Amino acid sequence: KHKFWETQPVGQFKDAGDTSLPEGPIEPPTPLSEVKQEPYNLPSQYEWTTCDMDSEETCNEVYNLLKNNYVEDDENMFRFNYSKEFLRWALRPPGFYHSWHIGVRAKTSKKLVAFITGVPARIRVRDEVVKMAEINFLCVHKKLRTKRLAPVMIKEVTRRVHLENIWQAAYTAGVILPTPITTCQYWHRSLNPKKLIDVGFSRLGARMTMNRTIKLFKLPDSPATPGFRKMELCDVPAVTRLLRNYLSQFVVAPDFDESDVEHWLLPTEDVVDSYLVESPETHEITDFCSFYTLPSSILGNQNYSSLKAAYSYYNVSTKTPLLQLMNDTLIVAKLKNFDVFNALDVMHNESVLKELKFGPGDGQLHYYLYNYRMQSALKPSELGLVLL
Ligand code: YNC
Ligand code: MG
Repeated sequence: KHKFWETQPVGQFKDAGDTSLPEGPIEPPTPLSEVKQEPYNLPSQYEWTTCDMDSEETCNEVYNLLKNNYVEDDENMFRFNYSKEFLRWALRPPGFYHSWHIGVRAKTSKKLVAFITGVPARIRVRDEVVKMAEINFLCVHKKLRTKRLAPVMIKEVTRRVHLENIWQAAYTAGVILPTPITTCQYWHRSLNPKKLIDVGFSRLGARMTMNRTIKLFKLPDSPATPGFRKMELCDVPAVTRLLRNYLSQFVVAPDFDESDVEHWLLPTEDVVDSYLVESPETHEITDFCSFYTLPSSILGNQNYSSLKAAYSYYNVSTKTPLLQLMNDTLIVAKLKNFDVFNALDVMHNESVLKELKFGPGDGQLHYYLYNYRMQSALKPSELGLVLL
């Protein structure tokens, strides 16, 4: 059934529930001299290219490929529209490799027709910190689908990850592949209900009018928590300590150091927003929340072309209850003119989503590890990892 995935070192469906198989790497690393030195073969009309995201021109080509061909919802009403600034941020974390930003071009026209990326990360699984690649932005032009290009792209990124002596990877997908370590649900909190209903993102509830709906989702004009403020560069050490301590309770979570926190969490306009609570008395940093900006194109609507969505990223509550912290996050997202705030049921999110008027979405997000077997699936609440 999965002609490609059955050949790969991933948990296989036939092995589900086999408790004799140990948790951990499926295949051992091979000597680097045994890693294939040449790229995999593409169909003869195509060639590999490394995409330099520093180049305005290349970044534009990647942006346009994804804008027109990347992930859509099940009803093909919306398509992710990652901004150029977002792509640069997502693809250039500390220690990133240019060689993991992989494109495919048509040989004659030089048009970019496919893309896949990896970035390095340290991911802790139980008490083991594993060097991994986070694989993302796999995209094949709509006109080249179902020609088995995706397996070649996956094998090529795997080869280039191996060349850096890294043997594991983490990735998410909306489709079921062998074998998810957990399956999460997206939840959506309306900030601009009228627009969401007008574009078909949400529907008017039973026995609800537009005015009642607008009132239901109304939020206060400013955050309620004393000491709630935007994160700054000088907060990196304290936020790193807070986050490391918080993430240590989850089965799978990133092992962030200060340089990771500076990159992934220091606010970058229209890319990532982070806030924290600094105690007015002790000046201690006790709580943290963050979200990233990922608009979607609205396909075929007369009145609107873009949906402005915020996605919950990492949150830590030690003193301010998570409910209040997330409510303050919703308030700042509303002030920044987002239409909707999305969150997965990972970490402790599930416990506050309903009360904050999030509703469950229809899409699921499956999390995967490559060349690392998990004895059994995790609950979403055991997962401390958010991929972009
Ligand atoms: C997917 N999303 O099952 P089998 S998520 C992985 N992730 O293989 P073809 C996928 N595999 O089942 P198409 C996949 N979607 O026969 C499909 N597949 O074994 C598998 N969509 O290939 C599929 N982006 O080329 C099948 O299919 C085989 O032309 C079929 O291309 C697929 O970024 C795709 O959703 C997704 O652009 C490129 O549909 C195309 O349909 C497309 O005939 C819209 O492929 C955009 C979209 C996916 C977003 C993402 C994470 C990707 C993870 C890839 C796996 C990484 C493994 C780890 C590597 C490093 C290892 C180390 C160390
Ligand atoms: Mg294909």
